[in-house]
Amino acid sequence: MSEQDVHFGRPLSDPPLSPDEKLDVAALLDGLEHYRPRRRGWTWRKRVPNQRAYEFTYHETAEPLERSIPLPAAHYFDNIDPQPDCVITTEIASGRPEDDIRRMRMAAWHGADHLMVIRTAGQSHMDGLLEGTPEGVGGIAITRKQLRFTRRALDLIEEEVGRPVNFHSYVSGVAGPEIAVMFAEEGVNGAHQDPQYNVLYRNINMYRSFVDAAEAKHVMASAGILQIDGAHNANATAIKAWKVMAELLVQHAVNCAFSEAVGMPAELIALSTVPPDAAPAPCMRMDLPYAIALRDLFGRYKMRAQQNTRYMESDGRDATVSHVMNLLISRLTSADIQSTITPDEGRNVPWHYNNVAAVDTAKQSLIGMDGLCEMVKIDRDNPELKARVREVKERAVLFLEAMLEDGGYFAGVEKAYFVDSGEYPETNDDGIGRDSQGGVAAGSIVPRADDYLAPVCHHFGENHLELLAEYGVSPESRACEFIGGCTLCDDSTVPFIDELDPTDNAPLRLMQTAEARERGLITPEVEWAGDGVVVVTMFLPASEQVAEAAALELGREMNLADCEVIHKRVMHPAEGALVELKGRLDATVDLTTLEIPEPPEVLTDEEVREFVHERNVRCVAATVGEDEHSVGMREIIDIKHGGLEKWGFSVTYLGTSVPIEKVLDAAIEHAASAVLISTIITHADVHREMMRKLSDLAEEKGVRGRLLLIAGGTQVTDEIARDSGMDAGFGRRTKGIDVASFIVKTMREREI
Ligand code: Z98
Repeated sequence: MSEQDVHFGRPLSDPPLSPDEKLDVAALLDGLEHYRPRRRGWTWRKRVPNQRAYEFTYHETAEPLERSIPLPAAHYFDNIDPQPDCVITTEIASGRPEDDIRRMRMAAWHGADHLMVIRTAGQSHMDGLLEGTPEGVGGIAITRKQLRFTRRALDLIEEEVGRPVNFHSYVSGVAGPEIAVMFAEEGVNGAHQDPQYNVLYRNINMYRSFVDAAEAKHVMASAGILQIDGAHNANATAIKAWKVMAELLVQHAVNCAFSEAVGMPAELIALSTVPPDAAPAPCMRMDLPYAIALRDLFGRYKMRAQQNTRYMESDGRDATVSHVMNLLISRLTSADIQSTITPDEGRNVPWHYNNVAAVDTAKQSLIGMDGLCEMVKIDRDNPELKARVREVKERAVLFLEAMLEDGGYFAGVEKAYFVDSGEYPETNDDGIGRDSQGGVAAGSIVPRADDYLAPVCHHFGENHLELLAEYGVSPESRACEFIGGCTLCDDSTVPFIDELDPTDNAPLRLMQTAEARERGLITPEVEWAGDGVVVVTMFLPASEQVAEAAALELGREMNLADCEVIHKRVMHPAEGALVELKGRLDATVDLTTLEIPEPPEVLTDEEVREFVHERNVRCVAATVGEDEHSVGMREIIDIKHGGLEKWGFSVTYLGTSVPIEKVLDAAIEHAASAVLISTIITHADVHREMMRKLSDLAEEKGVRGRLLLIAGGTQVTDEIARDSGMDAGFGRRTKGIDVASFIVKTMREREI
């Protein structure tokens, strides 16, 4: 096997991705019955202390990616893309596996290495496994085919970016153990597992939930699957999130203790911790002491820092600021995994580019705060902080003690201890209460028989292996030896069922967009291939309600179908409101009809600066003829606007309506290498005359050979300018760097 065939120590099966080509979704769906995961278990980033990149040393970064998309400002810093030391999560919820994988690829290029797929509504209540690739509602139907397909795509994506990607979903619900086994078989790397989630939020019977959890956790541990708990859900559900901090600690404690008791090692246990509050609450004063108390108590486990969702609205800016404050808490305390939620969770439209935006927010903030804790120390002696940290812990201990006295966890849930809007020990009697004999799957626990025997190698609890002695199997050997190996240790025994639903599956959905792909037609999309959805942002000078109605009407005018206002924000009650409107554009673009201009070749800042400095390049500039417009010219020459002065050109600006003779005399006097004239286009062709005159006069005076003549103006084109004796013409949208690059390149070519 050649070196190229192996990546992260595992053999490759599919050809590697080319960054210039789209994922071949159909090929990845093909032959899944033979696909097997190449590795199991969770992977952390590899930290690199004091890592150098460009002119900087980083203190909290991990190994760089081989391919990535850096932050927007990276081009000022040699395009570096330093990666924070913690794993970064993005939650993917397109509901279609064939679209999930494309979004995952984009997110991985921006720095996500924990891809969490949200599950379709209702799957927690199904008491068995689903098959095929049906479309989910609010998330994906978790099935074996969907897992294999996604993991297979992730194998390629992780090779492409050069870092392992963790694939994650949920082991909750009535079929928890079955799902855990399937995750172990299919190489899923992380999962939420917390029986309290079943009980409180899905009303699944409490005893059944804990019995299932024991089995599920045991199996997850056997496959090295990192477990994330569900405490953040109490925060997201609470009426007043700042009141449930003590309970969050209790929920973490219940799940951690139970997990370890059933065989899960501490290093596979991650707490799903979330800063509970958001501004306008003074959230730092509330959330930081909580984060400290949590880490004091649970320091031996991993911290998965979740982004606050409780107070997230439809405003992307607002969600981003809350997220950044959450990230500050992560940096001031710790985070092994930094989660991100698409900033539009508040509008229930999790779209490709919002996943990427959230990942970029995490990367940008964590890198920007690199080494913060070396300079800024939390003042643990501050009396208010000290008292608050202690108080949160004390309230949690009181909660636990009272629950024990009241009969334990199950009795506590019956008495609605959890998600009460009072800050414990205060209660408002509005917590979530569950009947221990009720809920989904109540009464379904069957005691194990005296001769219970499960012939599988990872199994929780009583298993009468001694009964196998008469078949020559010793109690020390694996239970599945009796049947020649089980699915957890022998991959070849894992059964695969393809699509079950002939009308709802990925291959069928792909057929609907096949023609567009084959003919090279493209449509805008936000979530699914070919969904046609666009978002229009508009400010309307009217009250909020009027603006909303007007936006919908304007959407129809724009020929958008299914218009919906997804966000609005009052700027002033009477002056106006900002509206974001979503609609479907039933139009396509045929790529073969597009004329795509070659991107202008520009030099780097350093290259231009070096040349200009060495040669002391001088220019003269003026608007000529009867032209009084100087704004465009100033943009090209002034340092303030990123013009030629920025790279050290010395520019003499002569003013407006300058006669051509004067321009040329000044060029000679200043020993300029370039003359820049700006002119408007007139019907009388004055612009051509001006250019021609400049060129002729330069010839006459014998300086044409050592002068670059450049014309600009909103309607000037390179063609018009060259036809009129200039060396180049620059029109609308020209930037200083375009002109600077032209001057440097041409002076080099002509050896001026
Ligand atoms: C997150 N934003 O964790 P259903 N189990 C646990 C959960 O937290 C969740 C589920 C199961 C959150 C995502 N969490 C929401 C502990 C959901 C989901 O019943 O299939 O929806 O289970 O990042």
